[in-house]
Amino acid sequence: MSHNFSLFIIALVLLLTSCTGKSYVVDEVFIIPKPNQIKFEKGNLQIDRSIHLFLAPEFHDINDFISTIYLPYFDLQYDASPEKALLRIEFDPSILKEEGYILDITHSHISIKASSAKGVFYAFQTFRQILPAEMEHQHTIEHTILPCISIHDAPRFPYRGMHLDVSRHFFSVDFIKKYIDLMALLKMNRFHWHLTDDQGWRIEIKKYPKLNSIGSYRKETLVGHYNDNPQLYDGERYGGYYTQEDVKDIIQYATNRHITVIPEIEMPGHSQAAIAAYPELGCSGEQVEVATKWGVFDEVYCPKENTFDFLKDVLDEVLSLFPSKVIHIGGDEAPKTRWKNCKHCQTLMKKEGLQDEMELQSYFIKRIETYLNGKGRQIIGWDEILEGGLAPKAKVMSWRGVEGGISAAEQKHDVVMTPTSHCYFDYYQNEHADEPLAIGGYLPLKKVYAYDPIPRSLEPEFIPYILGAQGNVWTEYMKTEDQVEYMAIPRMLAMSEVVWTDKDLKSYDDFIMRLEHVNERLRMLDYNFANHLYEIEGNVNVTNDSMFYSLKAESDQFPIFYTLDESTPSEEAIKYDEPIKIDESTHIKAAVYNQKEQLGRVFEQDIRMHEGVGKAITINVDPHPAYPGSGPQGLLNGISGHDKRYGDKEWLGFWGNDVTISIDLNKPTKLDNIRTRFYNANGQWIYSPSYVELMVDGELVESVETKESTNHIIPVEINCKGVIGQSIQLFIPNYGVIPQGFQGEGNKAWTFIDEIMINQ
Ligand code: TNX
Repeated sequence: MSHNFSLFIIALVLLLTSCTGKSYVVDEVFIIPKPNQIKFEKGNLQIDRSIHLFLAPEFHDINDFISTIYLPYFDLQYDASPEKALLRIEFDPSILKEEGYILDITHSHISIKASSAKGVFYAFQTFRQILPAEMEHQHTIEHTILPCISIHDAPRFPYRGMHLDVSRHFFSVDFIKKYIDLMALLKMNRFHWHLTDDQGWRIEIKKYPKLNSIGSYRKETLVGHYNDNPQLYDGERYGGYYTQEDVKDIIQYATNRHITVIPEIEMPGHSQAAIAAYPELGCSGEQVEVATKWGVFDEVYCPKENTFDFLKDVLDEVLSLFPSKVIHIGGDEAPKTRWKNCKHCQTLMKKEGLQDEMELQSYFIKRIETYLNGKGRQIIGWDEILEGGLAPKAKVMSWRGVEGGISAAEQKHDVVMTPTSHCYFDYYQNEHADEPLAIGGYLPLKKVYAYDPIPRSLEPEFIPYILGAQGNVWTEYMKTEDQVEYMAIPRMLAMSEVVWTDKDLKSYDDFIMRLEHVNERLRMLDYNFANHLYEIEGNVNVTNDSMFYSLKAESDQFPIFYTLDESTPSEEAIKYDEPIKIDESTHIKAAVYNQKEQLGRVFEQDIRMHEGVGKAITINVDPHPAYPGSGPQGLLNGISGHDKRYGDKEWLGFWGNDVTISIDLNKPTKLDNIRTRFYNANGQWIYSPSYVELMVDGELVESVETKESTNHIIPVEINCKGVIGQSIQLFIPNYGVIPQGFQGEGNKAWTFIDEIMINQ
């Protein structure tokens, strides 16, 4: 059929159907995660609400789900043979990957081939994304013309996870289902349900009712940010829990969508809510309250026999509800303060020949592992379970970077990658000052998208131990379900592509283009997604004698207009088409416009010229790969870091190192003062150095102590009035190992350094 002729037919069909109702023509498809092979064929296929379906006998057990879950938009009539059916679901054992599928839309029919129900399910999620977005809202399909297309698809990783913390804030059963729905649309298959923590126990345990009557409620909650000084509270009792009926309902809901729910029951740390309910589970036996603020608490389970009995009872009830082979036992952030001062713990350590409290933690986890293995289950835990020796069969979730994951894989243990650097959706996703309060950090969509769960340094023989990756949604700063959606979407979509699509097929620009369309579907499904596609990002480019500033929006569909005179931009302002030359201190304002309508927010950037801008800089150590800012030169680019986002392009983060920064000003220069800023966010283990030393041309000029401050920013000014010099050296000592009683105790402290302003 010629192209013109088919257009004629389409026009005719549209004309005919226009009398009866709406009709749609689909001529492009936008699917997330991107299928691995997608081929457009000539021609098209018309479909209507009423469809004849053939379902291969091998799939008869999913019969009931086809019309309710897999394909709720159609009126289905079953045919006994494939020939006459419009929609043919066929069993194809040659599709080797269990979750793989083939979807063919030809001019006469739609064919889905898979070797398992999972494959069929994912084929439908793809098919669904081909159908017009409107049907998500209407819950039914209208007359639609589809393009002929052939899709061959299978996932890159077997573990494609999303996590949700329901302890810090509690969310309804309906919301959990909505979250699961989105996971299903994105072909994700593991829901990691973080059910217990210091701030609330959220699963009904019948044998221990106080876990719920006491442990599920806190007397009040911190308002504002943890790092605020003073910390303020709302004075309102808060809490809730899922009954076992709720839990069963959610598991069934997820199972029907081929999602395994992995419960997390935290131990030995993050268990203050349980200890508040049953103080005898702690070392001192003293009454504590369910935590009302965030962070890490000293109250941990005491490794006594009655604690193990309690945990076994709790796990028994958990196992009776959750069919998952894998059970998450936490294992993270367990301070050893109580154990160090506990007679029972010290005696137990001697008796078991344990060298230190790390080994006692390992002993704790191993006992739980043995118990769960005996019940046919396996444990997974945060990477702290590596410390003091990994339990024999444990799987590891690598969160404090990828090193834990690498080490576990090298010991031939399964690993799920979820490093803070790429997988923490509680971090800020955009640099704009209007972003809602978040825990800190900075994880833009692009960075999530760029993630590769296989660490580069991992030897090929260990690659199979990397099961996949997971996005984590910790909810300290997410009070509402809307807020959870805002933080999770679209980063969750990027993660779905990280874990599904072949690495070589990924392209961020292409993803953004698809996202623009998929957003329409999300809108129809009533998700409160963040949309930063039309927000501008600026980048500075300094060469020896000139400096340019470039502007870019995630989506380049529409033009950017800007001003340099502090006036509000509009479509009458300067149209951006090449990097802006910067010769003096400048304030840039810019926004994206479509036909006079401003699409994103107004972007603003202050550029402050000083003697150091563009000069040569070296640092004795590289910044940590998770917080490289824009490299050493970023400290001399005229731009200061954000006051609330230490993870942006301007802050450089160092983990545990003393830092020496050397700057060459090119010629002897008369100085007045040098200023910089440090970040201080102890909840995130970021501690400002206690002093800074300035050397000019090899001579010590001044050593300045930093001052305490009530906000996150510690400014320092080093006076060097009258000094003439060319070579500037700053020595910035690390805070050291974080002492007991402080957030992050026992870990190395982070140092975050901002622009170094050299003033004449
Ligand atoms: C660290 S990730 C935690 C959580 C916090 C999270 C906030 C992990 C194993 N522990 O308890 O909610 O940081 O980003």
